[in-house]
Amino acid sequence: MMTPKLSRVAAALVAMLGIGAQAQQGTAAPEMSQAEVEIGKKIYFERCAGCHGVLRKGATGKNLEPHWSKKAADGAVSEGGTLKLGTARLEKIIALGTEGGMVNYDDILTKEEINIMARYIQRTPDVPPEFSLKDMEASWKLLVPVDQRPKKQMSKVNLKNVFAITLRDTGKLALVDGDTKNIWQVLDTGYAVHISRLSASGRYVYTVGRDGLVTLIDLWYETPTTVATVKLGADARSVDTSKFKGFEDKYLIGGTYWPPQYSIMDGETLKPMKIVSTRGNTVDGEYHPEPRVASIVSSMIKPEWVVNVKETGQIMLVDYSDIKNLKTTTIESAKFLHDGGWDMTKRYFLVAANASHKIAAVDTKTGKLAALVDTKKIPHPGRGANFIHPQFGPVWATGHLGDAVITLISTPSDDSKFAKYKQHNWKVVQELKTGGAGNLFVKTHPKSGNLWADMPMNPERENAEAVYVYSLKDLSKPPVKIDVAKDSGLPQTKALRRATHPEYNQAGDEVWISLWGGKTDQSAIVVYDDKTLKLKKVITDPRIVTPTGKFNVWNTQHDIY
Ligand code: DHE
Repeated sequence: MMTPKLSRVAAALVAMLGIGAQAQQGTAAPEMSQAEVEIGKKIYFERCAGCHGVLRKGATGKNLEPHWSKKAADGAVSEGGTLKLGTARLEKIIALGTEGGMVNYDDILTKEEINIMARYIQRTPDVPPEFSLKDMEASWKLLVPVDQRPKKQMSKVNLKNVFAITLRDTGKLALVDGDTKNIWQVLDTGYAVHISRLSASGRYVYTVGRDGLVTLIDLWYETPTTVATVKLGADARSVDTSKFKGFEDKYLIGGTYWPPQYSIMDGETLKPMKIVSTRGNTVDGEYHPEPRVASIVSSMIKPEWVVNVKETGQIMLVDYSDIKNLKTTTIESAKFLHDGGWDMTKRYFLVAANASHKIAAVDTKTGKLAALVDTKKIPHPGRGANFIHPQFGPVWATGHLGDAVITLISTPSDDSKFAKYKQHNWKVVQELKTGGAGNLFVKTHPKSGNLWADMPMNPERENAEAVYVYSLKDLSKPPVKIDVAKDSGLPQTKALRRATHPEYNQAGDEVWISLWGGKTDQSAIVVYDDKTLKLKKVITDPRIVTPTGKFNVWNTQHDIY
């Protein structure tokens, strides 16, 4: 036991270091059994950490620490925290969601689970362990060495038109033949697998799960086969290969949410090579202990990756030409960086600083910030969409989670035929009206005259289960609304079946939409003819469970959107 004198010294030290509030408030959190804490921990990781952060400091979602205090620019101090809100209020927020964008969990979690979560988030956050290069090495499985893999493609499948489809809640990936629309293979991947990216060669699919597991799938086998896996950490969202000439697929980079770092691996075997921490200072000059790695993309014009660090608002250009002596350019933009894509020329990468309601554009040629564009609330581009606007020339489009618009931003081009549009560059030139907030993804294709937009996070069934199609020739025309759930022919279910992530086939004449139902409901992939907007095919199968992202090999390999 501490002596009274020692406890006074300790208390003074704790107060001086400013670390007392949470620990003391934490002891005031409601009682929980160990079993309940474990449930809370699991649900928090699976459902909440993505938006609120492992340390609960907030990003897209609010700060969920038991107690926080903030100093405004004018010196005014505000205080808050989950302890102040209390169990009853927190239960209500978790069950019903908020207007600020928090989704309702009353159809996902039971009443008991909601009560556990309301109590759990009043406790001091659990800090997961770090994950070192040694941990990565211990997790690495080279299932088939490179020299034992096929020397040529063994199947007759048109690989360029294969779709890698995330089956979110099963931890699996479906590989579907885009020509025949038959399921070619379903493979185990990480938990709630997030994105898939293609090797520069188009042969390998790299997939990353929310549990940090990277799976390397070889499409040259008779049926797609996993040839290597490795864990990056406890929580991850992004991967990409090295794509610059001379470095094609030599390396793979993966970004983690926890621990906050990025890892570099051998591109063909996933052998771990290097880990770099992203902990550091935000663009506002404050230290952040959990700056998570959001989107990553490989530049085509330099041996560099664009690494977007969420909480700090820093965009890092990581030069991979010398892994041992890594050079990084750190570009200040805005907090909290999330997803993004290339402009038409693939010189500028545009990324959403979503909670700042801005789009940051980085010039990968000069290694500088090209623009910071103010937009409506919570831009969420996916990778965005590029097309030639009839009045404003080349534009890049993003939808919004927090507003009923699609924003079109003018992007520069060296092509002399677009010189007359220069005055508009980096300005919002148009906002297309949508049927409500809650958009996640927009998509077009160079061969298409349409722009497709989903609205899966809209609370109304009629919007969440539908998509909107805009004609690029006449953007003054209202969009065509397509009821994807109805077209699927599947019976209506209690849970919403969210229509999400439009993805073109290789030819650019079909659009595939995921109809993302509950884990026990039948979901579907609904395919439309892009010209006529008529239903072409509904892919249903007991294996199609909770489909979300779809990645067409050719379009993903070449960043076509
Ligand atoms: Fe995503 C991309 C993070 C929730 C489907 N998502 C991304 C990227 C990031 C990210 C950082 C960009 C990766 C890249 O380009 O390198 N996503 C997050 C979250 O933090 C968040 C908000 C909460 C979480 O807990 O993960 C989240 N995402 C979701 C979903 O709930 C979605 C809709 C369904 C699912 O499968 O989980 C979802 N995210 C996607 C998809 C992409 C994506 C389909 C890739 C879009 C593309 O076209 O490239």
